Amino acid sequence: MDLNIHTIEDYNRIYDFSTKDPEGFWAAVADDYYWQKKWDKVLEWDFAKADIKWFQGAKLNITENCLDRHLEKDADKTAIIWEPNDPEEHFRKLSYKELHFKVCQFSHVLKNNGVKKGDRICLYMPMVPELAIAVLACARIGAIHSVVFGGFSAQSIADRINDAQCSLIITSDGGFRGSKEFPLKNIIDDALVQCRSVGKVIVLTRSRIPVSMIKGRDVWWEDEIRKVETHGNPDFPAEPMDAEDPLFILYTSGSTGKPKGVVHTCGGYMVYTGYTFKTVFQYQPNQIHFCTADIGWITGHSYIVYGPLSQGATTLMFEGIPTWPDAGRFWDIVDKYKVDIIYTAPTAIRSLMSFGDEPLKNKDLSSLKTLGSVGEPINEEAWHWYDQKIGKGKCPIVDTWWQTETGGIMISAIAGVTPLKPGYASLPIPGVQPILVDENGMEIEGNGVSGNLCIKFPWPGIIRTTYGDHERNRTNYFATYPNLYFTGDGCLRDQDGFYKITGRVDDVINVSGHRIGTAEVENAINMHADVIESAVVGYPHDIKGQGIYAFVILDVSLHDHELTKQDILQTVTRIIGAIAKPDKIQFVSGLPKTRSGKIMRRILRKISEKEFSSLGDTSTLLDPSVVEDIIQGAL
Ligand code: 7RM
Repeated sequence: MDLNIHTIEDYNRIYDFSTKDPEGFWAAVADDYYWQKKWDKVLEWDFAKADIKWFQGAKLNITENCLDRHLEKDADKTAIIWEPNDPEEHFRKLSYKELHFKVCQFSHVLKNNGVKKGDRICLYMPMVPELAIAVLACARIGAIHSVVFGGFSAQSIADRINDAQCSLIITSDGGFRGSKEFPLKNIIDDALVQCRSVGKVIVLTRSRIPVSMIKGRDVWWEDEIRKVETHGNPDFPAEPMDAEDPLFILYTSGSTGKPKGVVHTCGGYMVYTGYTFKTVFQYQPNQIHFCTADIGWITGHSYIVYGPLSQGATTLMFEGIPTWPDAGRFWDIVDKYKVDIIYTAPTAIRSLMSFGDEPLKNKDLSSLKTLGSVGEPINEEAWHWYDQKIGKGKCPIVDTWWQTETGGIMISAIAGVTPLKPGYASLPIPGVQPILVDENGMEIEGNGVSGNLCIKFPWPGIIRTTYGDHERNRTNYFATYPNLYFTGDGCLRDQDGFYKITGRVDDVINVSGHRIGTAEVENAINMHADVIESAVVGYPHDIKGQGIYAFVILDVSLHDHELTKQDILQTVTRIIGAIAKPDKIQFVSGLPKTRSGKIMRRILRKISEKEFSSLGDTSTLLDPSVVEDIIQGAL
């Protein structure tokens, strides 16, 4: 069966096959990988129990697919191009051979430091090649990596380390992003005060700021490498993994106060990320793929590291930010390396758009073939700017909808194949079966309809569990609607059957493509000494997509209110990280609550959007007069 898609007819035919014979379809996709032992059974599933198993009985190691199998033909091909934060600093290129060597070396380092299959390892690192090397070395030895984004606070790191009981941390002294320097190791030291499971910290040299190195616990990356350099044979045999052994944990926010450790497993995740990378972007050998995400998020895991490397592609890793030293940075990078595919977020596009045409002067951009978007709905204005100014009207835009929990892209145009509609993720890729349901879980059939987006059949990249709490996985994703995976997103299916994601229908805010739970932010705000209670909602924000709006009740306080706001922001930064700082704080005397004590966020959302005239029914409120007060304060 030829699974290549060149035309929309191919797409239709393969899509049909994938729904009529899902197991046959995925077996054919999986056949493209190197398995130490093939599976006995393609799929076993029970959504009611949230039990899903792909490729049972198979043995593999994902790094053999990302590294070893390319050595025969592509040893000297560039695997990773690294562009530093500072354009004056020298870039780096690692061939597949070099990357393989370094991953094996670092696998030895992990082993020497006591790491065994199944151990949890926390990575808190800047966007340098060593982060990808560390990720792959964990996978090679069979340890479960938990990458924590460099923007999270010590408290957030501690929570994640403790939840997963990590035994070892990999970090760096510091890191650079734009004009800022981050003291990563110092933040780790603060976190570790609360973490008893951690026995070792490996510290990479990056900015060489002063750090405390504790005897018996902290070791330098470079010293550890030197110890294994004397080994004659650097090869490190890849640990044979069961298809359903965990590959990694990645924490993501939900509607409760506590982030969930989303668990992906070796076989299914490998098959799914490689397949979607190749299919959606229509990746061609020798293309340069530039995903601008951070490896601390799922997009970086799937489309900087695992997807591209399993396909033998050249993946570009960028340490910095789009606006430094100026807002032409992405385009300089595209020209410097002749990038073919750029994959970025609407928030970055809107931000760059706001600088006008000046940063685009003298940029060539003619190497670009495909543009990608991910993380949040893309508004039409940003879509057209991306299309015209960056793609010069000749590059397909793939607006890719997916989630941390789905492992890889689910609904997206296939580059050059699917007709494009601005603002539409468009059609499910073969193997993905979306349906829309109403509040009661009844399927909404036909076209020109809206509802809650669910998926009715498993795919290999689906979440397997939430770490340490399988029941939470079941209730979160599989219990809202029986026998369906619920995404938490609202969605429209138009007259042509094209899907447009309209945003979260739960208490999750999407700030610059990053998920933040309202409950998490509320918990952090409530820790401030002067705060009695708070309610947080998302509101439309020109650049970030959504901003964070906090309604806060203060204790009768003699303190300066402006300073108290600053203190609250500092508290949130300490507890979660700067990414969760509210954009607006409004002090209120009361919150709109029902008689059962539930905050009616619907009303607060309307107020945050300044839609005061359409607040809906407020008669069920315990004290409807608070609404008028809040409106006055918001004016
Ligand atoms: C990949 C990623 C997931 C949430 C998801 C949506 C939103 C992501 C799009 C999108 C509209 C898109 N994982 N989302 N992609 N909304 N169009 N193309 O972002 O776990 O961090 O977020 O992001 O609400 O549920 S994530």
